[in-house]
Amino acid sequence: MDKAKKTKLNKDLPEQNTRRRFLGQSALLGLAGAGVLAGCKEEPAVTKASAAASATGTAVSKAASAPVGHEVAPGQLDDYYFFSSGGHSGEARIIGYPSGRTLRRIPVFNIDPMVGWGITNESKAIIGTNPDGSLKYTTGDTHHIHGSYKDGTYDGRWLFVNDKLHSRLARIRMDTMECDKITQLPNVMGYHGTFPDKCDPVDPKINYTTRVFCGGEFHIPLPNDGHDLNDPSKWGALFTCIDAETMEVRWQVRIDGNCDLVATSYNGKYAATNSYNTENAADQAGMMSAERDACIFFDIARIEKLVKDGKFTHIGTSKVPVVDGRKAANQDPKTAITCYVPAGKNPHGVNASPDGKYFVTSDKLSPTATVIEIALVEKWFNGELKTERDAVVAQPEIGLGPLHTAFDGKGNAFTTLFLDSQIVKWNVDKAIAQYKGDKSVNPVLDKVDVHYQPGHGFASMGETKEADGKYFNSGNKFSKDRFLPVGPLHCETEQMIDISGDKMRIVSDHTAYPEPHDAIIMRRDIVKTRQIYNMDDFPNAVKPDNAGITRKGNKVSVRMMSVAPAYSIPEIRVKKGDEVTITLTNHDKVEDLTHGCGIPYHNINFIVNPQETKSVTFKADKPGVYWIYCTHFCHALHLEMRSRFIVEA
Ligand code: RUQ
Ligand code: CUA
Ligand code: CA
Repeated sequence: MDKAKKTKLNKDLPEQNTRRRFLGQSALLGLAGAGVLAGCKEEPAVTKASAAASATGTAVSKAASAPVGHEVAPGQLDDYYFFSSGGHSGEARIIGYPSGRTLRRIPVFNIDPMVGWGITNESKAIIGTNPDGSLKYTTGDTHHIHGSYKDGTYDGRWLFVNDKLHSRLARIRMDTMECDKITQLPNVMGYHGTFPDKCDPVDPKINYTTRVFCGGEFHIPLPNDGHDLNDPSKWGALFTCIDAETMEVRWQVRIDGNCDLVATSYNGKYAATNSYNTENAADQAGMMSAERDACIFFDIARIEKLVKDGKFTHIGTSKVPVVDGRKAANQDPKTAITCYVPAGKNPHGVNASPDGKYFVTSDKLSPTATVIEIALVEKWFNGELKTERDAVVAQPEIGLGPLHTAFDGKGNAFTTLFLDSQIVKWNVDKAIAQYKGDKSVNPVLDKVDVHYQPGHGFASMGETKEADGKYFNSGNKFSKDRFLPVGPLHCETEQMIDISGDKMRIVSDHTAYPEPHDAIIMRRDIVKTRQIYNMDDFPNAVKPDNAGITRKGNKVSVRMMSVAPAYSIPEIRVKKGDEVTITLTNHDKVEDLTHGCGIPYHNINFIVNPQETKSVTFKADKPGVYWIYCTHFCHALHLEMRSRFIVEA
């Protein structure tokens, strides 16, 4: 046992450039021919990928010229990716749109035994561990997911998603659709809204996302270390900026009131958050006592100048610079870093219009949306506008319980009405004309019932300057009678609405496992994923010359490879009490050929995709024989793909 035992990959295994050809050459010819492995790919992986890419291009241009069709026939690809948060499941999700077919779940703040998220050493390091190696948190609550931008539209590089529960921001790399970083926000509780910037505030050449802004919702003692427990008047909330590239916290702003959702301007100069608790109250009645609340604008360049000039403090043990954005410290607009624009009562969402001109808050407890012109906010910051309220250019009455607003890129806005259970379509220019005094215009163009009680609403490409006005998705919080009953827990409804015509038209209901909040609908040509990993991206990749079993004291390292239908080590022997690390590299190069690794009674379960490496570390404390087996159907001999794990007493 002490000497290294090297095991060569089985030389009999044929070269595998396709799964079908491999099966054709394997021992069980008949099974392959009988189509046992449905979905086998004919073409070599590389050709397949480029073929798919060009097919994508063709189909998208076709879809652009044809009227909006909603059916996606078997074998046809969707026109859009729908990236959704998963609420208290702690995950993110990918859905094909308009079909509504679930394509993938992306575990982020949760544990997922299918892929091994929260089980492998690599994923644990991303999620964050305690000194004993256990996960710091195993729960999360994702609400808002947004893509990185370039030139005012998605660049297909990253998705960012928040965890409201433990105040963390996660980044998902879009080439593999996996979370690669998670950052904990200091001195914040209930981190809710999140939005990437679209451009640098000073350098127009940096016309892509380099910052992510995060809104802290709950007031807490600062620092929250046991002091000021009984004096809520001393509690506060912070607005946070995270570096998109390094995922480090850049700075925070102490504000009056709280943050909720976040939006960013197309010119990079401003971020904004709606504030429903401008009262700084610690109870519900208090949070609803003011007739108006606010939308708080942040001047990013000025904040970063303060930080650069050292005009900041620290809170508690955190090293993050905190600047003062409270009203008292920002009396002079010309030096202010924050502008508190009065909005309706307890506003919920804040959304930027695709023409770059307006921010719209949906005023939950008033029947209105508040339209704020960004050029006027800029005037205020230049000392050229009398009051903050003068930046409001419209406040149309749209219905009861407005929560979120989306845009079609043609000057129309679509707001979810939670209490009315409706979506209202209204015209921004008409709302502005009405606000100016033209009594003859009615900005409300159409209303449609949804089923039931919509929360988030978002349109295809609606949060980019390429908003295309095809689909609006109503994320409904209740589904009651819309689907077969499945017990007391109901799923939620994603209702797809065709907004290409004058009248909105509901075209389908999709189910959603609770509970998605926000999502984005992204054109498929923007998304470029890889189908196979690059083995060299994994520093711990197992190759024939470093494979085998080695021991150092009671630490045993098992370096193993998988090639369908076998692991490279048929028998692994350890002693009771050993700490075992299994590193597994999948040497299959065939698209879609994933292997799994389950170890009975050891709580280990994970997969390795083609050319991927993962590792797990655990204690072997129960003498006996344990069959390590492949959990992911990979081959006609999938059931036989096993290795004996023997723990000696
Ligand atoms: S919230 S239903 Cu978490 Cu986005 Cu508005
Ligand atoms: Cu390898 Cu199933
Ligand atoms: Ca309020």
